[in-house]
Amino acid sequence: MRLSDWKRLGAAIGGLVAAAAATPAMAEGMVGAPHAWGMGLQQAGGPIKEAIHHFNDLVFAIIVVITIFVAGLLAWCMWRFRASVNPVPSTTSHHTMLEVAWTVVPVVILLVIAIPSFRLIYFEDRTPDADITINVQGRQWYWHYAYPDNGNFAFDSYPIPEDQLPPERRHLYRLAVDNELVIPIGANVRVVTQGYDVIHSFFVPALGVQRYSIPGRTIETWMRADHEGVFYGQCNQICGTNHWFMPIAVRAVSREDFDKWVAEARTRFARADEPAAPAVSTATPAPTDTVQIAEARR
Ligand SMILES: [Cu+2]
Repeated sequence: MRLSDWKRLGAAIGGLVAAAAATPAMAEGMVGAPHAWGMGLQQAGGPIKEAIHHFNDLVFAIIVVITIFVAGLLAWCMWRFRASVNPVPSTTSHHTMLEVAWTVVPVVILLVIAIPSFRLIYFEDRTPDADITINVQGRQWYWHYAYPDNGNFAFDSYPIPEDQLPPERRHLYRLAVDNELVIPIGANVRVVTQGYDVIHSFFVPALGVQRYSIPGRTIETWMRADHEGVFYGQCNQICGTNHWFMPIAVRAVSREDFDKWVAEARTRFARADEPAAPAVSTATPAPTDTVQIAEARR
């Protein structure tokens, strides 16, 4: 094949992959969730994940070039210096230029990775201009969310048992939750995590957010969704028997829908400064079916 044929083939495969990735996203706004045979990172739901994609692309390109170079060099050396054509081995012990090169080139490569890496870390760290703040607390074993800017209501979020999910949402078992974390699109959402019992971690891949929730500490991060949709995540710090019981669903909606939801949520949920619900005992056995899930929720 000529180069142009390869390019056309590449474009065709790229188009197919994009179409396959986009189809579920069209159905009900964007859906940020893992899917079978997913190979890459989840689609970006906001600017942080976009920045992660860019950094991932850069590092991946560097890895590919280095791998091809090292593998090629190895193959060439095995061929060129094989014993049958080199009865007398070389006695070279130094080559100043070579040694300078294999020291300086890796340093340059590491700098090329380090600079955007630190920029990304600081970009993810916190937002200078938050539009809204949400408090996130990991508890054994559910998430507790509070909206201090919107009447300080708070609520708990539990997974939906498998048999209560309609067939078309069955694949979202262990991701779908009863009370979703709702955010307005385009808003910089300051996320403040706090601990309660043990260390948990608030992790939503499509929004590029991941922060520990640690007892005795208050940690800040942020997220922003630029598209309407639901972005799923999970606690990703092993936190005990029911660690799997802590999925996260962030629903990004228009500002009007968010205001409507807040008005309704303020009447439906308790205020955050009311006494907290008692933590589930760590002695509770792991729920293995939906009956036990229902029991664990009481
Ligand atoms: Cu956990």
